[in-house]
Amino acid sequence: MNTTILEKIKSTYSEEFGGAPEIIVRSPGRINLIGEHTDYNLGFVLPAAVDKSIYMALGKSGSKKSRLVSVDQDEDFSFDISQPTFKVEQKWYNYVLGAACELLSIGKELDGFNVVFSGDVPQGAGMSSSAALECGTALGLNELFGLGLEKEQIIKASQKAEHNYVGVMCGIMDQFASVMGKEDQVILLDCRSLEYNYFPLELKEYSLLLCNSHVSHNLASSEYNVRRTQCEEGVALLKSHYPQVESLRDVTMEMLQTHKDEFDAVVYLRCKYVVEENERVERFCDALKRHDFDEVSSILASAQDAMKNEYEITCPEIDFMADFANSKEEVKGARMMGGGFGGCTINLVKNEYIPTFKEELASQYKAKFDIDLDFYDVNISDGTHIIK
Ligand code: GAF
Repeated sequence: MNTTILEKIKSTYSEEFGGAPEIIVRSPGRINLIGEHTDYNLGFVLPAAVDKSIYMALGKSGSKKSRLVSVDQDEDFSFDISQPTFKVEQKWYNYVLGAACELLSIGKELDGFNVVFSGDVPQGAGMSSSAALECGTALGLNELFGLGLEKEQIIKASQKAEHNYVGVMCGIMDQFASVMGKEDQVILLDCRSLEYNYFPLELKEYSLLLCNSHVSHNLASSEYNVRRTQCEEGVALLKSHYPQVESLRDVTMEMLQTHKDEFDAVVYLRCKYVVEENERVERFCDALKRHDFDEVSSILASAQDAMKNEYEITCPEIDFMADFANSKEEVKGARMMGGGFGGCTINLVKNEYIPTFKEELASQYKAKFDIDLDFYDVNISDGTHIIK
């Protein structure tokens, strides 16, 4: 719990709106151990919520007017809840406005509300600060107005906010992990059925470490949507041969190889990546349960390689960091995490090697790109919840 942020949003709320907020929500970012871009292909992912979170103070406004205050951006945004107007854009207020509008669109009644929020989820780091904000809004409004929503409705409304108000056609992983996170447990999620299992992360003498490249490319969201479209193109082609195929989840390497010549070369590579990434999730879970860290290491390195060469969602800075990590005996695998084109790598590093790893990587990265790296320890935490 970040008490400094908590105190800041409470004091800003009373300065802006008078009195104390009615509700305070903590909504976490997430990590993902393996399974990138498999969620919208209805495959498998292995995320967990972390202790880095968005904190939101909410209260009813007593009218139809609503006002949102972002402490970190030092900006505010007002709208009328009976006539919300917006432009699809990646502006912070669209995550909040979008979640509210998605609740309206499923027939929930909202009155005007005030929000002050701040957080410590690094933005553009692939840790899903946007899902944290959407889920925090949906859960906070559910509590504020007694909407009686199930967790699954909160997750789906938050995902739709991202589609319809931000313009990123994301899968369900980030919102699911943010809401369903559980302390010290990772979540193996089937993105088609939404069935899930928690299991404890037993890493023995290793720890997860995130390295923030501080690179965040503008093309990330447009390229994300392009990847999704390419996967859909692959599914359409295969469906003409195998009517049972509804998503890349239903596709095997054998099917792909049989029809390779009919594919556009790039679409083929994208589909191959997704089919193999789904297999990697399964193998990774087995290896983790057996504490076979050499196998974990080779799966993470091959996932990185495939994101670089087949899905083409990495960038030179990320490749440099992952190559550095994957060349070290004491590192049991490293790969880019999240949507791509920058953000963090996730690394499994031997505890006693962590200080040297940080020092060497930071100095080589600085020398090559003139950027200061940030490192985050991973503390797996509970999902979105009301603090007050
Ligand atoms: C982003 C998306 F929001 C997720 O749905 C997921 O596709 C991820 O990229 C890649 O695995 O975080």
